[in-house]
Amino acid sequence: MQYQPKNFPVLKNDNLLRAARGDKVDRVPVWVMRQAGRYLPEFREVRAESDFFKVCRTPELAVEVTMQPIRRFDLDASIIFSDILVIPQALGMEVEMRPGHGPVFPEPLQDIKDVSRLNADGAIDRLKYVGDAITLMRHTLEGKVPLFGFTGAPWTLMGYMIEGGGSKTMSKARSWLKDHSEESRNLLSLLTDVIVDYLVMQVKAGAQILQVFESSAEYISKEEFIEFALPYLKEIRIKTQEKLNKQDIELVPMVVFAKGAMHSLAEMSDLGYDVIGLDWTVDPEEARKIVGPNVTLQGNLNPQDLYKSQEEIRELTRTMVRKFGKDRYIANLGHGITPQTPIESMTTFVDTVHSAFDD
Ligand code: 1CP
Repeated sequence: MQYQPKNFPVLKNDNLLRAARGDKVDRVPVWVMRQAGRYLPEFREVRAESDFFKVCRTPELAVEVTMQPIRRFDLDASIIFSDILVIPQALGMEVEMRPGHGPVFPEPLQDIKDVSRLNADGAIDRLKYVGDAITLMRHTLEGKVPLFGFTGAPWTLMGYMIEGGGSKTMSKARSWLKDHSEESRNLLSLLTDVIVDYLVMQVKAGAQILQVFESSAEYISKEEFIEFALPYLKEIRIKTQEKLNKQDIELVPMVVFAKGAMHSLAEMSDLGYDVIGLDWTVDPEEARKIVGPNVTLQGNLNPQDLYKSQEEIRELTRTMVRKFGKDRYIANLGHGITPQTPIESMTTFVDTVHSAFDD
C-alpha cells in the first residue's frame, strides 16, 4: 500500500510546536519519552504477537502502538514508534531485540576494519518503512497533536554498534575514541550523513518536529563530549535545515536531548536547536540561567518519581513546571518512562502539568 504524504488533516492542538518556536501557549504542552511502551498492557498485547522490529516495519502496527498513549492520556504530541537502532540495521548490521534483555548485535564492530562492512548506499531507501509509518500516522492522528520524528545521534549509535548492545560503561567504544580517534571521526561522519538524510526523509513523510537522542553522552567526559558529540550534533542541525531549504520544504523545530551532558548546556545552546532536552540532574532555574531566554527547555522529572504516591507526583510535577514557567517550555520526564510505572502515575503527571498554572 502507498501512503501519500499530502492532504494531512489540519493540526488542532499546536501548543507543543508553539512552545518549541517560543510563541505563547494556551497550556504547557507535555509528552513523555518512550510514551509507547511496556508499561501499557495494550502495548504488551501487540508485542506478544509480533517481534519488536516487525512492529517497527509494519506501518499499521507502528501506528497502532504510537496511538495507544494518545488514546489514554491528554498528551500534546505523539512520537513515531521505532528505535534508534534502525540506522545500524539499515547500514547492514543485524540487530535482535531479546525479550527482557534489550537490543543485541550478534556481530558488533570489533575492529576498525569492520567499519568497511557498513553500507550507506541505499540506507535511506531501506528505512522507507519509517516514512510510511509517519505518513500513515499523520492521517490517523486527524490533527489531534503533532508528530515527532527522531534519530539516535552519532556517538550514541557508534556506542551500540561497537558494544553490541546496551552497556554500563561503553568502554570499548570509548577506547576507540582514544586509540583510533581518526577512524572514530570517520565513523561519526558517516553516521552524521545518514542521519541528516534520514531526518529529511522523515520531514518529507510528515514529521512535524524532530528529536535527536544523544542518550549515551552520560558515558563520556565533558572533553570527549565537546570533541566527539557536539560537532556532529551541530552538523546534523545545520545540514538538515540546509537540505530542507534547498528542497523548498518548511523547516520543523529540532530538539537535542543529550543525557548526562548537563555540564555542556551553554555549549548546547549555541548549536541552533530550538529545544534542549534536560535530564533530571539539573535544576530548571539553573538550566534557564545557563541557556538564556532564546531556547525552549524540555524535561525533566526523574522517571523514578512516577513510582511515588499520587500526591507526591502532583507536588513534584507542579513545583517543576512552576520553576520552568509557562513560556518556552515543554514538560517531559528527564529520560524514558520505565516498564513498571503505574498507568495512574502517567495520568497524574500529564494532568498536573496542564493545571500547574490554574490558580
Ligand atoms: O514512545 C516512544 O518514545 C517511541 C519509541 C522509542 C524511542 C524514541 C523506542 C521504542 N526507542 C526509542 C529510542 C531509543 N532506543 C533510545 C533513545 C532514548 C533513550 O535514551 O531511552 C535508545 C537508547 C534506544 C535503544 C534501546 N532500544 C534500548 C536501550 C538498551 C540499553 O540497555 O541501552 C531498549 C531497551 C530498546 C528497545 C525498545 N525500544 C522502544 C521500546 C518500547 C523498547 C522496549 C522493547 C520491547 O518492547 O520489547
